[in-house]
Amino acid sequence: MNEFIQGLPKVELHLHIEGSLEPELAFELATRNNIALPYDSPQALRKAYAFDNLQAFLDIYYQGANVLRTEQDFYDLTWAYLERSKIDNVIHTEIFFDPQTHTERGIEFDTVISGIYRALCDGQAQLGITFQIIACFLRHLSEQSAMNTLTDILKHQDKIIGVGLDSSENGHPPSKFTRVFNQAKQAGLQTVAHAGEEGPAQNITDSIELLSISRVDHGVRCVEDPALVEQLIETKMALTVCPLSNIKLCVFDDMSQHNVVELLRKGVAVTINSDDPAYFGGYMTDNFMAVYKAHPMTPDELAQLSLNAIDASFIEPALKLQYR
Ligand code: ES4
Ligand code: ZN
Repeated sequence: MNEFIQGLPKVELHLHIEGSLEPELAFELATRNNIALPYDSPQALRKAYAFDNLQAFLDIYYQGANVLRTEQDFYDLTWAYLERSKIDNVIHTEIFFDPQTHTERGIEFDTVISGIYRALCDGQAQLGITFQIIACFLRHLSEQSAMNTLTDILKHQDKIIGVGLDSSENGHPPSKFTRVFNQAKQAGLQTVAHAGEEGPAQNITDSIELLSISRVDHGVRCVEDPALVEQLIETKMALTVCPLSNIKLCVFDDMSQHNVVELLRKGVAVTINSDDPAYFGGYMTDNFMAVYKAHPMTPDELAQLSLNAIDASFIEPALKLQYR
């Protein structure tokens, strides 16, 4: 079954490109850009990757992004992710980036999107991995900051399919971004949002109602509201679940407690994703394997996870058949 999982064609729908920065590349970029890191070696940095909750992770993750300065840095980051994903037979990926993580420290939006986009185009040509790009608003920052970021996003709408919402869920509910998401939707962008990761099921309901999202990022706390679970099934609303992330950030105590397979068997359109693979201990195949080990599945069930991801993707409807 190891070989089956490794070879299974995969579609990734929940990947923060900044979260794919491996410690070795972080050191390389720090040297290249003359930046001092508060660690002696990549190994020492990797040892710091232990978190009790989402905020503890985010603090380290934003610090790590500081080594990303030039267009080439963003290219190298994205290219490394694509080469790694090829090994896992990822055939299509929809990646998040956090514009404000970079613009807030003086890096131009253009620099960031240009490097990411150029690598993704090369990846499509050389590795055969198709892609979409989603720009996420940091929910701990203000509505005004998100509005300013939306202005930048709209200048690059030829490269960006939609907007998302990430960072600290607690204290920053979906309602804070109703106006921003309405404007994004009006402009023709797709919308997604992190909800029901650390926050309550109500955030999932509110993200669906107020932000008109096409899929829920994480969403695992939906089980606290049985009527919501029924609604997710009936409306075929997909969840982009990130199993290793959930364990690392203590959303579940261990994989045996994880509910993704239970949700799959109930008929919820769940998918499996890597979130921040450099920080959470694994890429796509590692996430599939970790779930499989704790919750054995049939080949059809494993394949269903990929079919769900194709259905929930922003691949052009007429082209979706070619992926199945
Ligand atoms: C994130 Cl796991 C997670 N949750 C919320 N925001 C994020 N940004 C990067 N990873
Ligand atoms: Zn995420």
